[in-house]
Amino acid sequence: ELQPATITVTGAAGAIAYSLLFRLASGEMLGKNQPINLRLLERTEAMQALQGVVMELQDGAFPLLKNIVVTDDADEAFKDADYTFLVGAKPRSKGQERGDMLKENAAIFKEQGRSIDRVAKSSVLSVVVGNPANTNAMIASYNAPNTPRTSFTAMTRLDHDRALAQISKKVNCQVEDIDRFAIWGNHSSTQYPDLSHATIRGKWAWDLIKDEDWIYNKFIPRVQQRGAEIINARGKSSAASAADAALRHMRDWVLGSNKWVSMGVCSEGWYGITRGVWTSVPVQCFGDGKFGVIRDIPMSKESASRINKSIDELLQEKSMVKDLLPN
Ligand code: NAX
Repeated sequence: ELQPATITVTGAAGAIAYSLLFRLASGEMLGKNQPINLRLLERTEAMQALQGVVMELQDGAFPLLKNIVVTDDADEAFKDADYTFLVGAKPRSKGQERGDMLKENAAIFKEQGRSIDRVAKSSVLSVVVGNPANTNAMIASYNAPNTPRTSFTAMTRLDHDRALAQISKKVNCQVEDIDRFAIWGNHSSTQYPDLSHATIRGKWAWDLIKDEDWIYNKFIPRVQQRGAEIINARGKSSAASAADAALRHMRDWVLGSNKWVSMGVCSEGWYGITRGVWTSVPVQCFGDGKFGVIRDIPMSKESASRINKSIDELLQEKSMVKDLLPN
């Protein structure tokens, strides 16, 4: 029998975790033969609610779920972790300045980055879901000097999958038929959902869609604003779909993907994107946590200017949290 993989989930009493944990326990991330241990981190105030979630996990009698640790201590939560889902974050409170929200989150991710660096496996892979996801991933990584930069990614997979669903509806194709789609930039409304390279069953999607008005005035804004659209309809933010995206992000990262997927990763300067900010880019995952950014695709002026706008926002976020970045 395989040794259990250790998965840490933060914000474990929250809405996204409530979908995510049960799917992890049923083997949807690593497959039906891979046992897992869960280590769940929450704020002290939420420990009782988390106990309730643990009781439900027990009641699921999941054959693959070997052990559960519940804690409000980061070092205990990240101990020997193979994979971490950094979901817990502090939402902007009423009337709070965006800069203050960024700083509060930066403090959380600074502590967690340090802790991961200290106690997790050296091969640990971390996905940041909690917002502002890109900047939080940057903070965590900068505070984890012994962990490779490429081991911290920000989740833009929900944006990616939202876009695939809109495209498949528009051209009446299967989601699996679509490839070479990309989300660029920040996980925010400045993101750039980029259809310019996309193919549908090998044919150029732009030609099949033949509707620039739809692309620029419906598709792009809809994907950018989809989070708000869900909140307006549901009265709560996306949770089950976010959990699904987090699971796919990790599964593809660990097991590989033959198509393009979008992930927020540390820029090495490709396409003129400033180094050192975590930007969404198209990548291919080769398995075992290895991935390659899709390089040298032609970039139109239109695409470049949309990407730059989102990178400007990331640089602004970075400047707001600069005190929490080590030199
Ligand atoms: P909830 O408020 O339901 O849950 C968050 C949980 O995190 C709470 O239980 C809270 O106690 C906990 N928490 C806060 N600070 C913590 C800390 N320092 N350590 C451990 N736990 C901590 O939010 P939920 O709906 O689950 O969303 C979680 C995060 O995901 C939010 O930041 C949200 O904005 C973000 N999202 C990101 C998405 C993405 O695509 N990247 C999409 C969905 C979602 O909006």
